[in-house]
Amino acid sequence: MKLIHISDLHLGKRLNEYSLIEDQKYILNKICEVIGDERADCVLIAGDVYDKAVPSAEAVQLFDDFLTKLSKLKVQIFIISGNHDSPERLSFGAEIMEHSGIHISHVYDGVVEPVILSDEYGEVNIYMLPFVKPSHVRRFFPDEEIESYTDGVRVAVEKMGVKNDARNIIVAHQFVTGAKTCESEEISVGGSDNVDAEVFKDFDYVALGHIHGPQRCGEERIRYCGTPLKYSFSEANHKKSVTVVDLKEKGNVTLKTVPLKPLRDMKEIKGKYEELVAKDFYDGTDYATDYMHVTLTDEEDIPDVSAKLRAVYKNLMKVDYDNTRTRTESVINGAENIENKSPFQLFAELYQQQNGKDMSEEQATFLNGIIEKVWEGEV
Ligand SMILES: [Mn+2]
Repeated sequence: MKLIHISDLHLGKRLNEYSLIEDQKYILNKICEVIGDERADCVLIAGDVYDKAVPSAEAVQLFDDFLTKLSKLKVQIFIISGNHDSPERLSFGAEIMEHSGIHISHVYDGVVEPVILSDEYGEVNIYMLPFVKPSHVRRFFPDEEIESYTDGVRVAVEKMGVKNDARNIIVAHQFVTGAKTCESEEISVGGSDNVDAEVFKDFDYVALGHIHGPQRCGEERIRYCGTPLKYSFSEANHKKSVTVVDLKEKGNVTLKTVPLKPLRDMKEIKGKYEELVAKDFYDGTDYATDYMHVTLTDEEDIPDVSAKLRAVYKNLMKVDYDNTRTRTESVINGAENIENKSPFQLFAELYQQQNGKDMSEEQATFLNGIIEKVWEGEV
């Protein structure tokens, strides 16, 4: 049996005032191509279908189109809600869609029945666990000790009654301990929402969503497939892909990834303004369409810089400076104690920050003179 694992579509997401709907439409078509090429039997969508609990009309339309295309490909589709989705809204019409091979997790109520598929090796149980917090699980099992996210998911899994001799797959949306995060995920500060991978010991494959960089969690069989698109500049170097799972007899699971090439990539470049807008640097293809984060190293601010850069980088998303001023700012915003500094030191630092160089000796003498006069006058 061949399964395609995707997650974190975040349909309807906006990034730095840009709508990504065209990019999302493009990448969903690419995913459909992969599903067709691979002759997959199933598609697992591991949560965060939408970016918001109340998604935009165009996001809902896009997902509707995607599901229609998938069902024409004659695949079984498994969808769970992530922390960004509303589990109630996502499961609208779930029972009716079941007949078209579209399986959607319901709002967690303590019961997770598997969908049972079969192939030449026998039956495969597919469990869909929507994103749960400890309190969601505790509500249905008040006698169990549920303090942490690990407890919550452990109890939810125990209550599934997974049979060890069958082949079992779970689709889940949680933060597994040790996974490498990036800036677009919304993980709790301090990482109190992490779940120990141990809770998934009974599954032959764990199709995870929530973390946006593709990665395995210890073992190969526990995997985040990652987002289909980059959703922050911290992901500029990610290689996005879909995960293809080939499940044979019990214990025989092989994985591969198929890279996804976006309509517009996200790139970061750094340098002096004159270099970055120069013809020989600009190659005329990528930079005209890609979403750009430009960091200027010029010491002087360039007036109206965004508009000027947009003449070259049409989809400029972010501009900032890395120069003496910004570096000094970060030092000053750091641990330095202003109260322990003399007025002269403070002024000297301000001068340095604004001008990118130290005061001359003449200026320093002049400043000292003024400071002395002011303090004398006060006393
Ligand atoms: Mn997500």
